[in-house]
Amino acid sequence: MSKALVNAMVGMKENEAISIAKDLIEKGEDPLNILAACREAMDTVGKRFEKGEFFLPELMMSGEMLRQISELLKPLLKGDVQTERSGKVIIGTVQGDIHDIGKDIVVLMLDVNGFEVMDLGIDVPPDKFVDAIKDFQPAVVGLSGFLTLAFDSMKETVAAIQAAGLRDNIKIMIGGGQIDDEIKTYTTADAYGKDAMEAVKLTKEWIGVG
Ligand code: B12
Repeated sequence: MSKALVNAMVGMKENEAISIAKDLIEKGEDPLNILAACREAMDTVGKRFEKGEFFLPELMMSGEMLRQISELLKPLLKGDVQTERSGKVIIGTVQGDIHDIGKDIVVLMLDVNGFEVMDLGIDVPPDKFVDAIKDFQPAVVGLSGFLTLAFDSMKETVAAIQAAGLRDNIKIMIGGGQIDDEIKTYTTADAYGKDAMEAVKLTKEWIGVG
């Protein structure tokens, strides 16, 4: 774990953070370790925001740094992309929530692991998930969210999928910073995944590959 990268991000030193990330990439550091350092930095930024030490500009700046670093990492992760698609996944950030950095990492990891992914974007209402499921017919649906209010949106989305008669044919996974197994039970989703690798693992298990 690169402490220097964590410190630069928490210190809001954008140029320094990007150049450390580039250095790490050049030295052959595992891209997933670089992402782990970014996540640690985001957690610290979030805690300071909660304590009133940081404000919205810092949240935005940390998000921007992470986005730039993810862009740098994309080609490396894309290295082992498979050409044959092994199953369909729909994913989106649930209604009321616009946090999408984590979701985008999940989309990227599912993509490089050979799944066909439809990304519905942010602030996605339940009926948009339902319509997309009817059209795209995925085996797996992923709901992402970072806000506490996302818990209810996730529950409503699962309920809408059930009400549309689509629940039996799909597996639903949820994830995002504050999600855990308790929220999984609350929303009646099938599983909770703590990070993008876990999203891939769950999808592989459910689709029966790998
Ligand atoms: C960056 C950030 C923002 C950026 C978001 C930019 C963007 N495009 O996403 C901006 C500035 C826009 C923002 C806005 C707000 N934010 Co904000 N934000 C954050 C911050 C600092 C980091 C989030 C992040 O990107 N983390 C890094 C990613 C990589 O992690 P991740 O999302 O968890 O993703 C990983 C896993 O969770 C998992 N995963 C994610 N999705 C899924 C899905 C599935 C299916 C699976 C299996 C796995 C999975 O895989 C990912 C990769 O490994 C967090 C603090 C924190 N603790 O992290 C606060 C935080 C989430 N924000 C918070 C708040 C309050 C807000 C605002 C309400 C602030 C305001 N007053 O306006 C608004 C909300 C707007 C809205 N309606 O959504 C609070 C939420 C508190 C709460 N209890 O609800 C937090 C926790 C900060 C805090 N501690 O107070 N924010």
